[in-house]
Amino acid sequence: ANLTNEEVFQDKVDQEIRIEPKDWMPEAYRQTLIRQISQHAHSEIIGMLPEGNWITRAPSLKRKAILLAKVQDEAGHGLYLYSAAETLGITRDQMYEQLHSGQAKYSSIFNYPTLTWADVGAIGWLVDGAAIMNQVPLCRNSYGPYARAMVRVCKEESFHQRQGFEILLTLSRGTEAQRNMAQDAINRWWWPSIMMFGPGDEASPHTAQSMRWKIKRFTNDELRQKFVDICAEQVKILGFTLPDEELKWNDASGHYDFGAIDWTEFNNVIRGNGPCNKQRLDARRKAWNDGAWVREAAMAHTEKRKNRMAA
Ligand code: FAQ
Repeated sequence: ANLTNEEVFQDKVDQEIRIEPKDWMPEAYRQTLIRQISQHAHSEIIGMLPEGNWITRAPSLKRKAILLAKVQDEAGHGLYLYSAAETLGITRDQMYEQLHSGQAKYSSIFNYPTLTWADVGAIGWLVDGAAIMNQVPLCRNSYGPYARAMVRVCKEESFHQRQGFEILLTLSRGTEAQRNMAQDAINRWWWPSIMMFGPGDEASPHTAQSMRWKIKRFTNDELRQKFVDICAEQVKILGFTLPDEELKWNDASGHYDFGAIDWTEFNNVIRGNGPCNKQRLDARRKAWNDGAWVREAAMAHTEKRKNRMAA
């Protein structure tokens, strides 16, 4: 039979054969991956800022060493992901340009402030917890370089999630002030965390096609529900509560019901109007501009060496 390129491609995807950089792929598949992987990379890099804010103020040497390691891991994740995106024919400079100009998105969650030490615990437990829920299935996505990068990312994220939970567990056994601080952090991070999964399925323009291409293995709402179910149980171990009066076990569905998400807030944040959007982008642009002399020096050094070799 005379199969079209597109049919051969979809057939491979259906048979769970990985697509590799040099294989034929539909242009829309390539663009979807560039969008998703670069947005993911930018999120890792911007995501270093809220927690980086607490490195110098961590409550002990041990906490500081752990947090430093975690934030460095996020830098590593950003770098693997940029490399994976580069295999699709976009350069790193183009991706940075899209981030710095505000054209590329990054996760909504990193536009919220980290007000107290307990926020570091809440981010680890909830934000890294949501990240893992979304990213474990990405280890099986159809594009080889992205799937392979996600394996290591997920191992590190699971350490991050545990360190966050352990911070909150320690605070839960502390003074009343410490317990209040932890509960307050959970109250502020809960709703933004469940927004991380993206719009509801009926409002998600990309999900159906990304499921057919096996870039996504579950829908946004499916992953969100799994996350709510797990957190509703874990919060009991901490002895805290989630800030949702409608959160309730539903015997018939076998899941927790939860209250309505404020999509107006979500849309505001992704349009650039969240509490810290400007601060986050300004910090990245400043880092890029301040690093210009390093890039120039590295280029000059390479150029000189090339000339020496040629001489
Ligand atoms: N924030 O049709 P869909 C981390 C956009 S974890 C901002 O559902 P899709 C680890 C979406 O881009 C966070 N924008 O789109 C860490 C699209 O807009 P576009 C990063 C969002 O792609 C932890 C529009 O809404 N993780 O960094 C968000 O099928 C702690 C329509 O949405 C990833 O990026 C949002 N929350 O599904 C680091 C995972 N949600 O592009 C430091 C990979 C949706 O058309 C500290 N990405 N949008 O202009 C994915 O799995 C998917 O891209 C989704 C969105 C699920 C995020």
